[in-house]
Amino acid sequence: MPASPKVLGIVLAGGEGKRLMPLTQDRAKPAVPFGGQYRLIDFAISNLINSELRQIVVLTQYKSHSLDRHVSQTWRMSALLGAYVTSVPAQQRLGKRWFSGSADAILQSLNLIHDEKPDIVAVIGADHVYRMDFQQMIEAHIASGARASVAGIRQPIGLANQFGVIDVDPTDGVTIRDFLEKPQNPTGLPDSPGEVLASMGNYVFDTDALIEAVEADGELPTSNHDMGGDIIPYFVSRGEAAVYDFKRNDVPGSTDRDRDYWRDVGTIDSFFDAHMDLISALPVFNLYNMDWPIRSQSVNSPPAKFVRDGMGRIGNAIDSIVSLGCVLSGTHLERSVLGPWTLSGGGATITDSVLFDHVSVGAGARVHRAILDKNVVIEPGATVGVDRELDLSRGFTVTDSGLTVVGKNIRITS
Ligand code: ADQ
Repeated sequence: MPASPKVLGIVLAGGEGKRLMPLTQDRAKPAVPFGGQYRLIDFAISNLINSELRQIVVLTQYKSHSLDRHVSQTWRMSALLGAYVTSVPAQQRLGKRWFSGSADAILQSLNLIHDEKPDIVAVIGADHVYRMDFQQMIEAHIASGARASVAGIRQPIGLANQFGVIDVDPTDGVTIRDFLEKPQNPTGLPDSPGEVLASMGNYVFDTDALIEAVEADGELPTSNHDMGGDIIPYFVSRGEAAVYDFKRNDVPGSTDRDRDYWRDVGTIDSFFDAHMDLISALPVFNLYNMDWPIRSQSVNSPPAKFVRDGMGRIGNAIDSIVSLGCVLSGTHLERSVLGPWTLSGGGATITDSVLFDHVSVGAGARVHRAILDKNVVIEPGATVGVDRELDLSRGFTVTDSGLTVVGKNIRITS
């Protein structure tokens, strides 16, 4: 391995995100808006760029239009310096079929690896909220001598069926001796039975090892062609996989509160909770760490404005994020995150909610514990998230925890 290895970043962004419906009705999960002005994929790409990676491909498939547009508009790099972030849709290069799994996505995109000839390939997921310095993982990967490394983080054992669960050989503390993808009956950690070591879905490979593994996997008719389910177990069975402990990752500017922050936002509840992590005065996850900026499309809009309405009611916001272009007239906003261009009328209240862009909240309307997708219109006096039965009767998704989710372009009447 050369002293400064050449690294290609591959972002797996083809996931369907069924559990985030209706937010994934028209867009891939990595394109779902997050935190007012971001898309989920901005966390993965910002982390790679901040880690000094300059050649990045984003593999897309499912409803990829808004994702492709976001990547191409937001992440334009200087071709002069050989830098690129390119979104690559499924191209049926190996026959008339779409990607049958994340490993198949890589197999069908091997031409990108052959073109770039990297020493190392970092393969990462596209739908998590976190900060991570991948150079530190790459250094640990090289030092371990393993051909594949998997980033791991402790998670409650109750969530083990959503993750790949890593069992580390105690003799060296690094080699993965067993890896179970989404186990139903996991064993807890020896020093903490209520937790497992979960795969974050972020991997570092020696290039030849990755090519060898996905090609071998492509020949197996019984394989699901999944990175977590098939490729990592392939390396584990050969004793060639190491764990990278995310706890060791030290990102500049992190606080004690958010150093180990990592959230899988695959469900409506976890998506909502991650928003709530952003908004307190001492946030659980600090978006304002400019030593490791999370970047996104710059919104060319006027600033947010808070005004009295005609009846003298004050427009105000507390414990909230308000994006550019919003105008809150006589509206009380609390514990909420607003995307660009929310317009809200006198006497309205918006509490404990997440609104995407261009939502309109009429005078006197009430929004509580709701997630509203773009272009939703709440007519004057209407409510959403207040009456569970009413919301269900309107055909909205209501989670067990009582969050109402309203899909794009819907008009809510009183
Ligand atoms: P999941 O997230 O359930 O578990 P998957 O659905 O394959 O696995 O998604 C992983 C990433 O690949 C996502 O970013 C997704 O968008 C993308 N992806 C899925 N199918 C794809 C395809 N056909 N083409 C391109 N991209 C695709 C994974 C691992 C677990 C790990 C969790 C961590 O399998 O071991 O614990 O991530 O959240």
